[in-house]
Amino acid sequence: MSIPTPEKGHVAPYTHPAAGWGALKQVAVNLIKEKVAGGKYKTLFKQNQPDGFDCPGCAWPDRQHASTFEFCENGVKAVAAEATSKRVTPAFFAEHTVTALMAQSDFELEQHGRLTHPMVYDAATDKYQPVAWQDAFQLIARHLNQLDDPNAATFYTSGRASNEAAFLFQLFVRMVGTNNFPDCSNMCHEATSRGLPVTVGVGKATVLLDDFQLTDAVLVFGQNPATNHPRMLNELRDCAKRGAAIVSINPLKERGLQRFTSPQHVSEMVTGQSTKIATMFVRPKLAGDFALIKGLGKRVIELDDEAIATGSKRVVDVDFLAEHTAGFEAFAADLRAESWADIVAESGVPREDIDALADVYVKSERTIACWGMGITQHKNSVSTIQLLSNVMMLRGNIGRPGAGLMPVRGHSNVQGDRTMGIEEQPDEAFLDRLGAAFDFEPPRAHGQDVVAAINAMLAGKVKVFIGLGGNFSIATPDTPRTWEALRQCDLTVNIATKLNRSHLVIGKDALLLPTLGRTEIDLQNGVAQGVTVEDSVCMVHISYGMNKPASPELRSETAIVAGMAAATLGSDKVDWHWYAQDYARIRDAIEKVIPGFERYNERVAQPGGFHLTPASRNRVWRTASGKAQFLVHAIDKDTPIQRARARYGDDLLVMMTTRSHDQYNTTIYGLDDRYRGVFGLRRVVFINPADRARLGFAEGERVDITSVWEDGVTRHARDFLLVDYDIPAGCLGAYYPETNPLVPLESIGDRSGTPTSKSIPVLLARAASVQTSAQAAA
Ligand SMILES: Nc1nc2c(c(=O)[nH]1)N[C@H]1C(S)=C(S)[C@@H](COP(=O)(O)OP(=O)(O)OC[C@H]3O[C@@H](n4cnc5c(=O)[nH]c(N)nc54)[C@H](O)[C@@H]3O)O[C@H]1N2
Ligand SMILES: Nc1nc2c(c(=O)[nH]1)N[C@H]1C(S)=C(S)[C@@H](COP(=O)(O)OP(=O)(O)OC[C@H]3O[C@@H](n4cnc5c(=O)[nH]c(N)nc54)[C@H](O)[C@@H]3O)O[C@H]1N2
Ligand SMILES: [Mo]
Repeated sequence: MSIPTPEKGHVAPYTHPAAGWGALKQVAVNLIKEKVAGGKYKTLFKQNQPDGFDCPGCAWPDRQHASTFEFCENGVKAVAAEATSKRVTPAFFAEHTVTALMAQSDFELEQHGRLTHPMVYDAATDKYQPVAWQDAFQLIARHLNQLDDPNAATFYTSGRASNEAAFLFQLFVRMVGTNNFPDCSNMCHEATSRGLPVTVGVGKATVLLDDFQLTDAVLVFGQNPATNHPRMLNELRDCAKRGAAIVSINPLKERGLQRFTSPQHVSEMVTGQSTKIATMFVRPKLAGDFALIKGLGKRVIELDDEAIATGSKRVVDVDFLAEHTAGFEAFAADLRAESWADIVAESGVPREDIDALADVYVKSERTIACWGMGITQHKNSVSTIQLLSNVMMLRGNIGRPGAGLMPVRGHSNVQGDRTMGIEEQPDEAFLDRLGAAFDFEPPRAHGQDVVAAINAMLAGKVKVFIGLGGNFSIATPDTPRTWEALRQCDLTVNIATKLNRSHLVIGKDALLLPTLGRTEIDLQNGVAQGVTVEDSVCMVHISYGMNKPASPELRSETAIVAGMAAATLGSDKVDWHWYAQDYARIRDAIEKVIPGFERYNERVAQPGGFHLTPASRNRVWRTASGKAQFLVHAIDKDTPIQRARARYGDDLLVMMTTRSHDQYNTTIYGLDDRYRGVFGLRRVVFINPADRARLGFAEGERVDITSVWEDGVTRHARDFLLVDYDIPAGCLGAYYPETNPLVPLESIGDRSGTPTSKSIPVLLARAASVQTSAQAAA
């Protein structure tokens, strides 16, 4: 299995501040590349405005009542990619077989433009052919209705679907009779969603953007905001200007956390000024955060014990602990007993750095902890996040102005989709209300997450795959096995805006259903519809598309869901089309089922929308004990990585898979990773130069990567360029999705099920292609 990439690039360090003119130039480059037509430029200025659309770029919140346009390179790329004037028409499909398209790179597939017609796969010609919408829906209905067991179908959601589409989708699926809802969250912030409810009761952020204006310290764990959440840098810039401490906890010193020139501030752009962002870089080895945070907690307890001994001001928040928490004594005792040697060895962070981090933390009256994929995609992620919330609780940093927890979500409505019930483990109360509102008995058995869905396909237990957006075939781990799984399906359906790999890795029957993007006008019955989304700080707001649809054939996601549901289930019980004709009706239904959405239509009509305030923000703890709960977790000393190291010694390296600057998940916009100094290349591996020399490789050599697992399966990713990089010893970095074949399906987070994409034990060898040519020469 190999996916080609056109690669003619070079590596050169990037020395400019993040954003600034470099980012502005990219705006022009992207608008030209996508041939965005003149009238559509103005769309860019309606991004995240009260009367505009929610940016499909990321889930970072908007400055409230934003009246000025917030410039963001990521947002521009996302909008330009949707507003492109290039089209993938029936004529395109008539010219290309699926096999021929498989030979194109993900970058090339993305470049073809927007899908225009519903298409059905014809095995005889190996081509997609146009199909009428109604016939497409009938094909889906036929497959679903002939299943012996509704659990033989699985329904994927990527995080761009609106609340309305997601709610209708989950209702359809539960009426079909299953809770099989694999979704992109399973690969993303699942550890947050599973971890936080146990400690603080809600798996969501406790802060609002305003809290950044009050905070004394922001701890940024495992995030690369310059690339993935550029608007976050504006917030960090203002914090830095006020003198708040900003600590980056990351194996890499990401450029955007070093210096930033704000495109919002003309004077900075003109004079070339930039702001220093991070006051400190703490650099754990991959997956070392758990031990690091344990060290931070231990140091806080040590300092508190000293304070007790000397009769000075306590370091922990005694009142908060007494009134709001349970389990503190056992937690503190465990920290006292933990060995510093283990903490330092397992975190990879020197003791002085842990003390310095603790110093920042205890001096800060109000601390915000942010985290991203560097924290969530490991085996121990749930424990790490629970521990982080516990260490924040030590100083009462939850439910207080300027302080709190901030998981930074990825997809622009990934959080809302969960709120709407895209959840394979729904709670009983939700199912009761859903059943009562729509007069049916929802399935109670828990369903499949992403990895379980792939395993079920491999076992022949799932025969129908329906994807509401996303790129399931390559966002997921263990690519060859996932492809085998999808190809065993009787039917695969993808609802999408643009062509991607998942439209080519298909079942015996396959449908490709083109949909409106969020930037496009969504007319139902002649009335423009708004859709609602929930951002990373739980603000719910409405979004209206502005652009003319890419093709008159496109249907909204909501309309497509209604079409599938009506064809499959009929419209006696639920009048699906009636809902899809006016989304306000769906919002009324949501209001009946989901707490917090009272007067939904009315409140979402307010500029800026409304806050779905999580109980934890008000210090109400929806946990088993009714208190904010401390937990005791030990440092795990028997992990697959440790076992692999025992076997291979220092030859074993641990690899993270991460995003380049020019990609949006599996969508490859371009081949540069500007801030990391990589241009025109994607098959690169960042390596510590000392490791490279020790392993006997020359700079710029090409290598094959093999991952180490305990199931006897050999997993390779071949032909990567070694790039010397400032990365901790023993660690490697490479891009996703090229490296997903290396992640075993079985390598998942404890209690989260998330593929461990940021800690893969691997070995390097000189590239087979190089060896063969060398051998041939010899
Ligand atoms: N332009 C753009 N924007 C995006 C996306 C995109 O692909 N492109 N994707 C969206 C999505 S869905 C998501 S989830 C977010 C992702 O946004 P991020 O959470 O920033 O995700 P990544 O780029 O995968 O990696 C984040 C960082 O984790 C660090 N890291 C890796 N391993 C570890 C570790 O063990 N410990 C610590 N402390 N750090 C570690 C890496 O060095 C990197 O800086 O962005 C969203 N926004
Ligand atoms: N190795 C490794 N694997 C990872 C990660 C990692 O860091 N490393 N990150 C994981 C994370 S955090 C995530 S979130 C997942 C992402 O997994 P997905 O969400 O499945 O992947 P995307 O690449 O975001 O999906 C892109 C496709 O969505 C479609 N699309 C875009 N906009 C719309 C829309 O408005 N509606 C519809 N219906 N379709 C649309 C387009 O066809 C586009 O090709 O990947 C995960 N996989
Ligand atoms: Mo994500």
